[in-house]
Amino acid sequence: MNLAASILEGNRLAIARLMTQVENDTVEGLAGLEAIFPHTGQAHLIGVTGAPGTGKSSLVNQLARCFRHPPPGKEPCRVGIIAVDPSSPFSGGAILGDRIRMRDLAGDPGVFIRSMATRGSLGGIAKATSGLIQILDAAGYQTIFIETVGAGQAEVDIARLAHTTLVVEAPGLGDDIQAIKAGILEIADILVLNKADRPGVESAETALRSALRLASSNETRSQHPEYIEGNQADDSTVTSNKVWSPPIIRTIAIDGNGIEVLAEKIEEHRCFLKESGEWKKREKLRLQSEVDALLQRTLMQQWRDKMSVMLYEKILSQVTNRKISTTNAVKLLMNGDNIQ
Ligand SMILES: Nc1nc2c(ncn2[C@@H]2O[C@H](COP(=O)(O)OP(=O)(O)OP(=O)(O)O)[C@@H](O)[C@H]2O)c(=O)[nH]1
Ligand SMILES: [Mg+2]
Repeated sequence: MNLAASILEGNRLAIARLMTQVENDTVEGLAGLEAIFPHTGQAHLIGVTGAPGTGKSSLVNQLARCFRHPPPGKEPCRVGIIAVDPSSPFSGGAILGDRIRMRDLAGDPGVFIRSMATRGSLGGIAKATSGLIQILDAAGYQTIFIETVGAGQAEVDIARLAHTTLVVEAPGLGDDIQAIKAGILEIADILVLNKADRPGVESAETALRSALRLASSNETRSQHPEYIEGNQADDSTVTSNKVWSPPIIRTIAIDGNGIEVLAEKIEEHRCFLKESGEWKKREKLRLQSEVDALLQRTLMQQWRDKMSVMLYEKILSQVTNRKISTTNAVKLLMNGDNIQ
């Protein structure tokens, strides 16, 4: 049986193998993704982001357990976890305490954990992450968590990959809440105030609440200006007047406090996305930004292949000597013109 077929059957070895190919950006990797693509688009993608050490991995671990062992009357779902962070406890170099917390998940065949190598460009990481998501999705993992450390542009990219974005905060990270500085509140569908057992949780929540009010008065998802246009122009989705205001959920990831409430909120957000038509819209935006990014890379590559390095260097030196402007340089390079 070929690799793609094994993946559709949920074969763990095949999943891991294709993931490595995708991370290494090989021809086999691309072919595998191609074959499984029609089987993707089922999973609920949950982005988990926030400053280092806020408890993202601990939370994902608890949430995964919760989704695997739901309250009576609910079906357990298969859970995939992708940690885009070398320091993550999901990676090989896990410290002992984290290993112990992960122990119950590690032996569960309904859970697949993968940590992403973060070498390469931001665009490359986003592309590989999206590939890993597709593999888990096609293999039948219904809920997929993607953990990244909050550092600016990366969160925005994750928000584009995820249906539901959790922004994790913790008290005692200093007077300013980290997320406010980085402006990542705007991408939050759910705000998690973890380490609620720590002092300063009240003031942290007050600060978060007022920052949220500010963020929502600007624009709910400002990194997606398309949403505004989409509301008016997209006739392929049914958009109701429903709006989602990001809730703040307190948790203590080390003992599981608040995790069930958080899991319910995540489920509520999924239902909201489905019922409001947002799900379809986010899917379209996600795929659109993937196509656009790919198009950019391909065009750039095609252009580079045709371009003479000599000419490029020549024009570049003209720019550094202030003989021609950057705009003019691009014009010349696009035309493949020669210059004196
Ligand atoms: N007191 C307390 N400690 C917590 C809580 N949640 C996590 N921790 C501890 O905080 C530390 C960091 O937790 P992680 O889950 O690794 O945090 P993270 O955000 O994934 O960290 P990075 O991936 O390195 O950014 C660990 O020592 C956890 O045991 C909590 O609710 N309360
Ligand atoms: Mg982590």
